[in-house]
Amino acid sequence: MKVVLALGSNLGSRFQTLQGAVDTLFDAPGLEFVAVSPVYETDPVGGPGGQKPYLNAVLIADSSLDPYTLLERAQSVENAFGRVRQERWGARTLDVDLIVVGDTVSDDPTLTLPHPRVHERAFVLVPWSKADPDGEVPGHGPIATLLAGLDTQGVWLRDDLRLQRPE
Ligand code: A4P
Ligand code: MG
Repeated sequence: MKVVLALGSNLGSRFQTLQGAVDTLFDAPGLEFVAVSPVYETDPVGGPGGQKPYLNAVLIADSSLDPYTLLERAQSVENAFGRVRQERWGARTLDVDLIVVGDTVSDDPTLTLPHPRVHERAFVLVPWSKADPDGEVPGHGPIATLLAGLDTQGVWLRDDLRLQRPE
């Protein structure tokens, strides 16, 4: 099953946090690395004013794990990188969202699939399209079509930052 994961960080050592997330997500069996997107600097969307810009990237993986097991894995990686900063800054350094898990469609609030806002988020669709140009959002269509209708201002390629495949 194809799995698409979105990584975001807007606090602390953003790039190191993203690379740490890439390494840690694939530490345990059941999730196989396929590709990682370039890194993008993005204007914050929503949330309280005065937020700092994010670094965002998208991972493509292959997995036979249950979607809820994948959510637990994503949340434990968030905790591993977020906890210290949470105490110090009162905010998270790392967001790991499940965007797509195969063709699973679910409106469970604990795990909504595809991610309920992905079709309108350039900060996910732009990196995703670089890692996986033929990607599709179940129920919403090809990412290339979705992107054509979106404003991608506020999403800048950081060519100086390259995530490495997991160790
Ligand atoms: N949850 C439900 N579906 C999913 C899913 N597909 N993937 C539940 C992950 N989690 C999912 O998430 C809250 C709850 O959502 C979880 O307990 C899980 O059971 P959270 O990560 O604790 O909180 P959050 O991410 O702050 O909330 P939310 O509403 O998911 O926020 P978003 O939509 O993820 O937005 N701007 C830029 N430029 N870049 C960003 O990365 N990210 C956000 C967060 C806002 N603005 C941004 C960015
Ligand atoms: Mg989230």
